[in-house]
Amino acid sequence: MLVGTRLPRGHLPSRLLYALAACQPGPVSHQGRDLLHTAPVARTAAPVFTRALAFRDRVALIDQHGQHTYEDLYRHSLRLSRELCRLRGCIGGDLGEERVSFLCANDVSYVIAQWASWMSGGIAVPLYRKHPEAQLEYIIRDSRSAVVVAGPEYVELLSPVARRLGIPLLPLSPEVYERAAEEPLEGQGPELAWRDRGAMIIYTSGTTGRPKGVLSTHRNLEAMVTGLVREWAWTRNDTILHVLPLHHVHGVLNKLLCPLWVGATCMMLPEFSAQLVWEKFLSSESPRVNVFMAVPTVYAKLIEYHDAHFAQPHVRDFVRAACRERIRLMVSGSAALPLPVLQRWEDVTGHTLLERYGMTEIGMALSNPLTGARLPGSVGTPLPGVEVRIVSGLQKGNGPYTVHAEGDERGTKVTPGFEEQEGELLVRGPSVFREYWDRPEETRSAFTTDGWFKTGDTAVFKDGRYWILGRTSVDIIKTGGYKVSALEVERHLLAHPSIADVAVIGVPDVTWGQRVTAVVALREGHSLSQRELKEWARSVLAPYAVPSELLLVEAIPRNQMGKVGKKELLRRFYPK
Ligand code: MLC
Ligand code: AMP
Repeated sequence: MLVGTRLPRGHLPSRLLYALAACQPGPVSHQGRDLLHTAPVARTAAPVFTRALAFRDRVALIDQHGQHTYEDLYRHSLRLSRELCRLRGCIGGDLGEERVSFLCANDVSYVIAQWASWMSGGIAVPLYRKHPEAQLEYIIRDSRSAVVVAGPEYVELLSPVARRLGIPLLPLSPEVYERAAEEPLEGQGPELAWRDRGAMIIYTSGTTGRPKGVLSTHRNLEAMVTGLVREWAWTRNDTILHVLPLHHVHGVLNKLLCPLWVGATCMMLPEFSAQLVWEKFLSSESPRVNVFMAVPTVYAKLIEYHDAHFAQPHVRDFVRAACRERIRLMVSGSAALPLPVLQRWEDVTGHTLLERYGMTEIGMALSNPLTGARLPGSVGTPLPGVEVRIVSGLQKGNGPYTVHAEGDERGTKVTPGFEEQEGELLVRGPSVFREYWDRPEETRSAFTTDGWFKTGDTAVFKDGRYWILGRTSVDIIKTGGYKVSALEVERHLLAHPSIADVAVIGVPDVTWGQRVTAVVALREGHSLSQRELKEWARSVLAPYAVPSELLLVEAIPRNQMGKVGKKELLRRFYPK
C-alpha cells in the first residue's frame, strides 16, 4: 500500500484532459533513435560547453521561458563569463579555480551560470532556493566563493547575504531568457588544462560535523557523464523530462549534463509536479519526452496521482500504451526503490524501472542493464570505468582489510569462502571526487590507504549482481532522495528553547524512503506541538530535513557512554 498525502480528487486539469482526448485506439509513434549522430568525444577532459557549438541550432533546453538552442546557451554563458572576469579582474580570462556560487531557478539561467563559471575557469557551486538563508550563507562562506551569481528572482534574497559576507553579487539579466544576440564569436572561452581543474562543489551531509563540499574535477564529471551516455545509449534524439533539484548529482549530471553532452534536449520543469509530469508524458507536442529519471519518492507520487485521477479503464490503457511506446528509458536512483513502487509502476506504465546506485562523491557506480533482465532490488553491475570492492575489517585508522568481492564492468571475482558475504562498498576510478573542500583530514579518512573511497553503504554480491543493504551508520537518513544527517538535525533542534534532549531517527516509509522523526524530551514546564516544531525548524533546516513527526518522551534513553540506541528507539516506537 502506498502511504503519504493523497491528492484531492476533482476535475482533471485542462491540459491533461487535452492530452487524454488524444486517447485514440491505434499505434502511438515511437521516437527513432540515431546512435550515429553524437558529437565526437573530446580526447582530453573538457567541460560540456566546449561541445555546444557542434550542436548549434539544436534545442538544448525547453523551460518555462521557451526554447533555447545550444548556441543561445553558449553565447549567453560567454557573455556572463566575461562579466565575471571583469568583476574579478582576472588575467587571461581565468579565475584560477575561484568559486562561483549561484542561485538560479530550474531553467536556462542555471545552465548559463554553470557554463559561465567554467568558461571563466571557476568552480561552480550551485545553491538551492529552498535552503534557509543561514544555510545559503554557510555554503557561500565555506566554499570561500569570490562572487555570487543570482537569477533575477533571487537577487533580493541573496543581497543581504552577499553584503554580510562582503562579496560581490552579480545579478543575471532577464535577457538570458531570450534569444542571444548574434555577435561574432571571436575570443571564445579560455583554452585551459581542464583535466584536474576543479569543476563543481556539491554540499553533502556526513555523520560528523557540518555539510562538506564535495569537489569534483572536470575529468571526474566527464567520466561520470560519458559512462552513463554509453551505458544508457544517450543520443541527440533523446528528450529528457527534468524535475529534480539542481544542487545534487542526480539532477546535475544524470539529467542535465548527459543530454547536453550528446546534443539532446532537456525539458525542464521549475519543480516537480505530478500533474505536469503526466501532462508531458502524454502530450503529443514535439519533442516528446522519451527519457525519465527520478528518485523513488517521485515515482510513488506519480502513482498516487495516477490512481487518483485516471480512473476509467480506457484512460489507464491509453496511459500505459503511451508510456510504453514513447518512452525508451525510465531510471530510479538516489535511494532504494521499494518493491511495491517498482511493481505498481510496471502495472501503470509497462516499464520496469532501471535501478542504479550512486553518490555525490563518486557519481554513478552501479547500474542495472539497459537491455537484458533488471533484477528487482538489485543495483546491477559496475558502470564503465568504475571499480568496486565489498570488504570487511576496515579499521578507523585504516590498515589491512578483507576483500569479499571485487569487480568492474567486465566482471566480478569473489574471494573463495566469502560468497554472498556482505560488507562495506568501496569505489575507485576516474569519477571519484578530488577532495572535501578545505578538509584535508576528512578527505584522507574517506579513503583506504590503498586509494579506495569508502561509501559507508553495506552491499553484497550475489546472483551476479550487487545489492545495497543499507547504510553502515544509522545517523544518515535518506528521505525523498535527500541525504540528511541525523546529528546535524539534532544540533539545530537542541537550540529550540523548549527542547532539553533530542534523538533524530529515520523511520521507514514507502513514499519517502525514510521520514525524519524527532524523539524529544522537553524542558520542564514547556510544551511543543508538531506544527510549532515544523514552523520553527523551517527557518534553520532545509524543508526535507524538517522532522515530519514529533514523539515526546520523558527522557531519551542513553547507554553508559551517553550514546542513544537509535535502533532500539526505532524498535520501540515502530515495531514491525
Ligand atoms: C517534503 N515534505 C516532506 C519531505 N519533503 N515530508 C516528509 N519527508 C520529506 N522528505 C513535505 C513538505 O513539508 C510539504 O508538506 C509537502 O511534503 C510538499 O513539499 P514539497 O517540497 O513541495 O515536496 P515535493 O515537491 O513533493 O518533493 C518531493 C520530491 C523532493 C521527491 C520531489 O523531495 C525531491 O526533489 N527530491 C529529490 C532529491 C534529490 O535530487 N536527490 C538526489 C541526491 S544525489 P506541507 O505539510 O508543508 O504541505 C544522490 C546520488 C544518487 O543521492 O545516487 O543520485
Ligand atoms: P548522496 O550522498 O546524497 O549522494 O546519496 C548517496 C547515497 O544514496 C548512497 O550512499 C546510498 O546510500 C544511497 N543510494 C543511492 N542510490 C541508491 C540505490 N539505488 N539503492 C539504495 N541506496 C541508494
